[in-house]
Amino acid sequence: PIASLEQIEQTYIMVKPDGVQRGLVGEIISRFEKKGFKLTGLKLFQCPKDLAEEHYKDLKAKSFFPKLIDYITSGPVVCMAWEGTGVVASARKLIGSTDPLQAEPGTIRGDLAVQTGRNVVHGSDSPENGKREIALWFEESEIVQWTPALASWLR
Ligand code: 3AN
Repeated sequence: PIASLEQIEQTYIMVKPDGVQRGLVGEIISRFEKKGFKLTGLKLFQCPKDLAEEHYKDLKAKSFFPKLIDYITSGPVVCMAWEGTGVVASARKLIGSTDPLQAEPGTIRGDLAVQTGRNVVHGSDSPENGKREIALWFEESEIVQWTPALASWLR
């Protein structure tokens, strides 16, 4: 059955600069695509400092905050919006724990990273933050609403 509209969530996924530099963009996109979520936004983007600070504003008091901002603005990122039932929590599972050494094998961080400060990918931590972050990183015109042909399971 097709999920009701209220159950469909959005999440903001971002390949961080280390993921782009290491040539992992395709691999990371592929994991969400193969899982069966729907891509609604995608761009390569050089993040300005003020946007990075807004995105991570909840971490402002942390000692690593300046380093985190330097890292996220150090080179291009790949911004993505993904949609689907339960996509927020499921994407977090696909991504794995914040510390890649603790992340399970089979997860993106578990397979591809070793350092918390270079953990290759971001995923929103709640449906509310998914909406907030998509609005922050994308113009409205960059989000595409589309229905996959013959694939109602992609909801
Ligand atoms: P996640 O990205 O798994 O949601 P958060 O929200 O706790 O994790 O942290 C956001 C980002 O801040 C992480 N992705 C990581 O890049 C960075 N970060 C978190 N904890 C540390 C730390 N102890 N040292 C350096 N960077 C950190």
